[in-house]
Amino acid sequence: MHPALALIMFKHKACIFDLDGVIVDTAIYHFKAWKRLANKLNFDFTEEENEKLKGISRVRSLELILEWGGVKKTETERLQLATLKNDWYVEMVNQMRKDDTLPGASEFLKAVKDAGYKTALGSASKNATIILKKVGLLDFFDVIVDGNQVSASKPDPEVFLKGAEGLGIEPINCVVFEDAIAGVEAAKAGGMKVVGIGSADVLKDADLVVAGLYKMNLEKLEKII
Ligand code: B16
Ligand code: MG
Repeated sequence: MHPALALIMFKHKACIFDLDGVIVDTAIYHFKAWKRLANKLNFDFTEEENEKLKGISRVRSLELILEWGGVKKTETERLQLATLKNDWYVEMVNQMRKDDTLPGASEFLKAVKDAGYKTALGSASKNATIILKKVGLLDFFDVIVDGNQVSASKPDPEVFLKGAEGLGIEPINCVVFEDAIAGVEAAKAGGMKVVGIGSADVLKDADLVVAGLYKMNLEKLEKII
């Protein structure tokens, strides 16, 4: 397709990307930091349990972990523990380098921008901007919506609806890229199309599932939007 025609066709369509598990692999840092916190409180949790934390806010993640460990804490203590975990997490994130991204992420982002799609980030993380700066992708996004701007966590659609609103694009013309079940549910609840990143057995409600953005291309995108 001629680039000028593509720009006209796609300027009213948008791609909204989740961050952790789609653009970068920060799940491993979350796991290490939460595990360190649980160990400090004299318990442990499994990688299987950790899967349930994907896409879930920091506060809710801590509540779940404390439940698994059978530990009760006051609200003030919970706030201190969440801050401690975040300090450890940010220490690791600060080691990230330019291009420290998941395979195909930078290439696909560049391809959709060049084709004229609008782009937004829709992440539960309050550290999203720092991470995007570290890996050199901040300029690829027209709008950033993260954990600092939303009050309801995924599966509530708020994060994606704010992204669409910020871009001025109708939800029906947005495709969300998500690795978490809660995120796929959120996008669907917002009336958007969803590309699941991961396994089709897990992300059953997605319109299309690919193993990673390295498996995406503009033809596949155009087919679902
Ligand atoms: P933070 P996403 C989510 O990122 C993570 O998947 C989830 O594990 C984490 O608890 C949440 O961000 C909050 O992160 O502690 O940095 O605010 O997948 O929505 O990009
Ligand atoms: Mg995610």
